[in-house]
Amino acid sequence: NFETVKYNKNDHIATITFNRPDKLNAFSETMHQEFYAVLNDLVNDHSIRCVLLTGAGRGFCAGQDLGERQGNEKMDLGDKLENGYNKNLRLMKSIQAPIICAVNGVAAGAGANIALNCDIVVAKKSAKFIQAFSSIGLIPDCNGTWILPKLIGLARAKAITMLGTPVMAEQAVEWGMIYQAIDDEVFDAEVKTLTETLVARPTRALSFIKNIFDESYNNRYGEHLDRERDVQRVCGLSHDFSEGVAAFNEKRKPEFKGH
Ligand code: T3D
Repeated sequence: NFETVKYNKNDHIATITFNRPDKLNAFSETMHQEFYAVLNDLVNDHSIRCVLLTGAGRGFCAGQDLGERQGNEKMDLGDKLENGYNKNLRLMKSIQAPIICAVNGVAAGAGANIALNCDIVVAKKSAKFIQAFSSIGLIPDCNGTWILPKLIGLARAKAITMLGTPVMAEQAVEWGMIYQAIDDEVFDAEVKTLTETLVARPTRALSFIKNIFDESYNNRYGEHLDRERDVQRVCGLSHDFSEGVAAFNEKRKPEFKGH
């Protein structure tokens, strides 16, 4: 195992836990590297049918470890982003399995936007999301400026990032930023049920779903119809499609294999 990230694989579920609880799981240099190693392993492991990302302790992730940035120093953050967050976010998109983010506490800065880049985001009701960037003179990164306006609209996206306003989990659901806000007491149990549900579903189709919504933002209407046609062609040739239809007609539960 690693120093800053806990990683285990069990029953086709991979669990990644950011593990610097004393610093609310802020991203140190080591954590960037260890997260990369974990994601890289997952890109190549097609036995995994659900990835769960969460944090140890009372926070999910407080973004960049500011203790590793010297005050009174200007620096090329472009390089830092490219070799850290961006590399990791690209890998997250390349992993076949859906990624559930279980936001167990505060998610700030890059921590908030890493969560929002996951496929399904649930949060404890006590958790909050903070676009903390402008409070230290930055803009949102980790594709925050891409994803936030799509999720919650430009007016809210601009206001919460300019003001650094914390958004509580239930508000985040109401705005469409995340999928569910869950009572703290039953959070772990509900997250477990979600992961088990996803593992039993047709992973290959979920893998296509993971990316085709994003693609839609770049495609023209007709182009996107072509794209759906091509992807559906592949799905139609899969085991899971024939099994899904057979199970429906035979009035039984399907046994998907993920391919
Ligand atoms: O530099 C680059 O690579 C560019 C990329 C930037 C991406 C970014 O993420 S920029 C945004 C960085 N993050 C922040 O600005 C958030 C800073 N943290 C906070 O504002 C607050 O800690 C929270 C609102 C997240 C939580 O507040 P609270 O009151 O619940 O906890 P706390 O007491 O502030 O924090 C608890 C401990 O975690 C504390 O340590 P201590 O004093 O007990 O030893 C605190 O210093 C530490 N901590 C929290 N966030 C960070 C951190 N340490 C280092 N870096 C952090 N980001």
